[in-house]
Amino acid sequence: MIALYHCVSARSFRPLWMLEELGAPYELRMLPFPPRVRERSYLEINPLGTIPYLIDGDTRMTESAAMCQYLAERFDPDNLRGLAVRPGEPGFGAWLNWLHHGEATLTFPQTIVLRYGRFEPDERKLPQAADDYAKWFIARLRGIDAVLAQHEFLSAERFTAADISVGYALMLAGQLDLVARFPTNVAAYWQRLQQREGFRRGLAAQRDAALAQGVSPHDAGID
Ligand SMILES: N[C@@H](CCC(=O)N[C@@H](CS)C(=O)NCC(=O)O)C(=O)O
Repeated sequence: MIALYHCVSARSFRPLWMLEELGAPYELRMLPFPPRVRERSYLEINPLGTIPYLIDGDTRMTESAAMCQYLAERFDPDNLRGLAVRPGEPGFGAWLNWLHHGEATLTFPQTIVLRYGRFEPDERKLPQAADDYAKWFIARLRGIDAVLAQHEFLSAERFTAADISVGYALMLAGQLDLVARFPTNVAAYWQRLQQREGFRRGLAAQRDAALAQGVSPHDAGID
């Protein structure tokens, strides 16, 4: 069975949401945030100390967007649920683009906001960096806003793993109080994504696993 190491509402929510959309079996192993500091033994499992970490037989993965692609192939090789977009489909390039955009372009600036706006001790906080990268993140939403002005989802006219990748970046923005600054189409899209059963099951799964495993079920303020 897949084992997924997870902290509440961390990037590991991407593969968790994916597993729920696929209806795949998995074991959720909860860690306090940040595990590198609060669960030192985790470094023996994942030398990076980061979340997510996915184990499937001999497979070991540390990248949340890649995990979404992997899980689609692993549990739905015929793509019956449509969470992947295949090379022969017109939306293939767009799918890969937005799948990676969610992490590489949208989540990255938010980690600077978190670190230099919240996590560092006061003497190391950098309000200007936090404000500038919050603006940087909001400005980068223009790309998906333009697509969402014409389409319900980001690629192939259906909900896919790309929406999970970008959707998680929007979820993280909620922890940073940035949702009120979303452009109109992004705001409506984020409302739609939160209605999905798979998203809601992911939230319930992390809360239940956190309570069962003695970890706080509240958002840790993730970096
Ligand atoms: N690119 C990786 C980033 C993984 C990552 O940096 N995760 C954060 C949590 S969301 C983390 O583990 N931070 C704690 C640390 O760096 O110690 C991914 O998409 O999974």
